[in-house]
Amino acid sequence: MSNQPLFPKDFLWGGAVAACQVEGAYNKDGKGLSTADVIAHGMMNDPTDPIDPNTFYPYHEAIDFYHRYKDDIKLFKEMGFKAFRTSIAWSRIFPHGDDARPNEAGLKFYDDLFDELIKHDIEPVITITHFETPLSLAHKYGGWADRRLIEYYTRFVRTIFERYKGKVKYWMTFNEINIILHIPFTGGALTVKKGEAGYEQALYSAMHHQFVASATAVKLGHEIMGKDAMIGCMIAFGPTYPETSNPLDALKMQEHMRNTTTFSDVQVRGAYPEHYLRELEKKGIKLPIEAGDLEVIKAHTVDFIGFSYYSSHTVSHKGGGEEQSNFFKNTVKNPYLSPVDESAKEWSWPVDPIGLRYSLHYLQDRYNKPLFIVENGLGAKDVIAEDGKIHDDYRITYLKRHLQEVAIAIDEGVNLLGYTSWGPIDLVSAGTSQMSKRYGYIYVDRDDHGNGTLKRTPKESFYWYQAVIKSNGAHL
Ligand code: BGP
Repeated sequence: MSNQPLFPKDFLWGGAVAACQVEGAYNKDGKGLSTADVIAHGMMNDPTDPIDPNTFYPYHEAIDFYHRYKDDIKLFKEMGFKAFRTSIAWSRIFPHGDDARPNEAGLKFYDDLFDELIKHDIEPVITITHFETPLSLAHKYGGWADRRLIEYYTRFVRTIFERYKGKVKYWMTFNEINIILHIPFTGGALTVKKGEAGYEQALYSAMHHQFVASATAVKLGHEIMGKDAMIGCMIAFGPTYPETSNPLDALKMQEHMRNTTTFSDVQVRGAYPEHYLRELEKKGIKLPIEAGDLEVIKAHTVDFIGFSYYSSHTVSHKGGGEEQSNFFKNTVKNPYLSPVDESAKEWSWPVDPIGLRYSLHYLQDRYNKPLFIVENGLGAKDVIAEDGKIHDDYRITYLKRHLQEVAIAIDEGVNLLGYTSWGPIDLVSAGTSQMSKRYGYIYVDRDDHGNGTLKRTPKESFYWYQAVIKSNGAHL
């Protein structure tokens, strides 16, 4: 790359985590249980509930960020972070979700955390909820399929906006809102299981309730924090390619893409696409639209588009394209994508850096709103070498290739607010519940069974990212 800095002057370089994947302290200071707290074996699996004393739950202690955040923030600062994305554990603030009053100890924790970030000139970028709905809302109401969750979420949102206005400018309403259709317990605290009566209806009802809740959050955000507040959505994004130039493959691609763009369309354009409503009608699904819902969605569209990017999909009209249960799985093998690095092979997410440039252009062309890459990274197995160091050159290669594409996109006119790579410090993997799927620049001494000292050690990528930020992306 040239030595000309291509990234904007105030570009928000940083890293992203979720409260449940780092904090631990799952039952401290009045926190209630969340859906994450009963997951032991990855979000694709059914949670064990109630908690089994003989099972190890990785989220219960996670990496103990709750007690160690000051030291961790020092390391983020050393890397030069301008932004840090995390979420607010809803059940720290409202332990059962429907409590009349918030838990002051929970509010205080985030006050302290945000103050610490601000003290280090690190902008907090906050996901209102990230895979951690209060468990009691699942038990009592069956999760987001019940309309009352809009009210409880709104109460939570009002509380945190009023409390943290002046400290937090960037917010996102739901992490990967489109994931609810793929992992309904994690995304929407849904208790109805696939194959059970009413499953599909519950999924789409939950989706609609989240859209109304999200738009209501945008409305409240501007009322409480003023017009400068930036309230965004967060979409799990990955482009879909046709296997060949056969128009039937192109049609298949369009159809597959709509699984994602419907979610961004509703939040960015403020309306359900006609084709989607028609599709639901054909499936016999009735969206629980009440008076005022569509007006709120229309009037309160998001200020920016946050998205995660890990990989892409390739589809063929001959089949394979129907597989939607795992958003991240490539549907047809794509010979143009780099093979996955040895260290990450186990999880086989194909590596597609150009797909990130494509995504940036796609989203900008479609919506013309500021974009924010709020997750991207390589989950890999790291080893501590004989010299005591972690030589994660594969991670550097992955990130470098993606950032080079980002630089080109910016040069070509894309309006990008920032880049917060996923898991700057090793954390519990959401998909697998394992610690050994590591994303960090900072190694955490903890294994899949909860053994280890939790000691933090910078990896080789730590110094690489530090140099990238210092040069504002000129030295990639
Ligand atoms: C996204 C989630 C994150 C994170 C990431 C990596 O879908 O928003 O919470 O987990 O994926 O996935 P995994 O942890 O399964 O490797």
